[in-house]
Amino acid sequence: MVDLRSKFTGALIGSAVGDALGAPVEGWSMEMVRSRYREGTGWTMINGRYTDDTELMIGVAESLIEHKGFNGADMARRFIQNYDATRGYSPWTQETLQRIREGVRWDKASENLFGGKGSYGNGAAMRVAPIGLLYYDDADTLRDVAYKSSSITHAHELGKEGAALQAFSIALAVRGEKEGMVPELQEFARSEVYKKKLGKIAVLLQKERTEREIIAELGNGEAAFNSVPTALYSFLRFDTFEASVVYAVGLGGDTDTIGAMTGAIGGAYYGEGGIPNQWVERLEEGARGMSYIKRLAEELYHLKKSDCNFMSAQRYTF
Ligand code: F2R
Ligand code: MG
Ligand code: MG
Repeated sequence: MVDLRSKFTGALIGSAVGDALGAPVEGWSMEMVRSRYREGTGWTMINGRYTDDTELMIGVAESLIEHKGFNGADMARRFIQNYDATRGYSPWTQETLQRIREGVRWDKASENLFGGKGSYGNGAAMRVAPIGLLYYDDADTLRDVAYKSSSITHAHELGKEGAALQAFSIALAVRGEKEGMVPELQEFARSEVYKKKLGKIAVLLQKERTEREIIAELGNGEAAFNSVPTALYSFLRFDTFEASVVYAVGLGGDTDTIGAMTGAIGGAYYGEGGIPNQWVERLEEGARGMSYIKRLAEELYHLKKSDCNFMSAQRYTF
């Protein structure tokens, strides 16, 4: 039995670990990733440095903790305050944060991207773990907060829904619901795009598949619908955190992000103790490194424990 506190720390540390493992090989093909790491498990983390995925996740956690729930203006402000140009942000997210810095409202700045449709990139899903933890027992609020937090940078419905599905996968992992995860997510999903991908996951899990089949059916790219389902599949296919994350990164493509999302679900399910020690120890330290991320997870846990009544009455502010 994995305790709740360990699931909270496991999700945030697991996300950072997946990000750091995938970061040096982001954008590489499956073959190139394997030649840099190795076949099978037992990977040595190259340098432990995390990217935009974790930096934004830290901003989400900090804001939820400070406001005991969602506050859009504050979350956007933290994204801007924490921003480090060397962490590999997409140009569109950089532009959106710049617009907010210049005074555009936090929920308006991302609307004009991609011809007014907004982004369906995975940038909102990759940072959503703290929301999956804080609202793991309240699917409606989880969806609502995942959507609102996404809209800071990702206005497209499929970008927001990807974030909500990733958050709900983490919530189900916290609850220990691995077997029933796909049907629960199918019920939770709204768009045909995600319903179809979830149906494919159920079929793909029925027998051994090659990596090429998985990439062809689920994707390994930057669109939320080509990476959120892949992370979920990577988690469901294996019985350990290590095997899932090595598989996810080993698919190539958006390796840091698919690694981070797989690591968040796996960490929420297996707890911090399920993450290989040598990876946790190799994660970067410093002002916002491993110990700080762990502290944020513990604060989220205490908020969940102590403020349950307050949160269900208050929910969020704007
Ligand atoms: N930016 C990167 N990696 C690039 C190189 C990093 C390098 N290693 C370095 O250190 O410099 N990674 C990070 O960005 C991804 C998250 O992306 P986000 O924030 O969602 O970006 P964006 O631009 O909004 O969307 C990603 C792409 O999806 C397509 N797309 C999105 N919406 C679309 C729409 N409505 N219509 C058509 N296409 C759409 C575009 O191709 C976008 O560029 C993560 O991987 C993170 O790690
Ligand atoms: Mg990244
Ligand atoms: Mg990435």
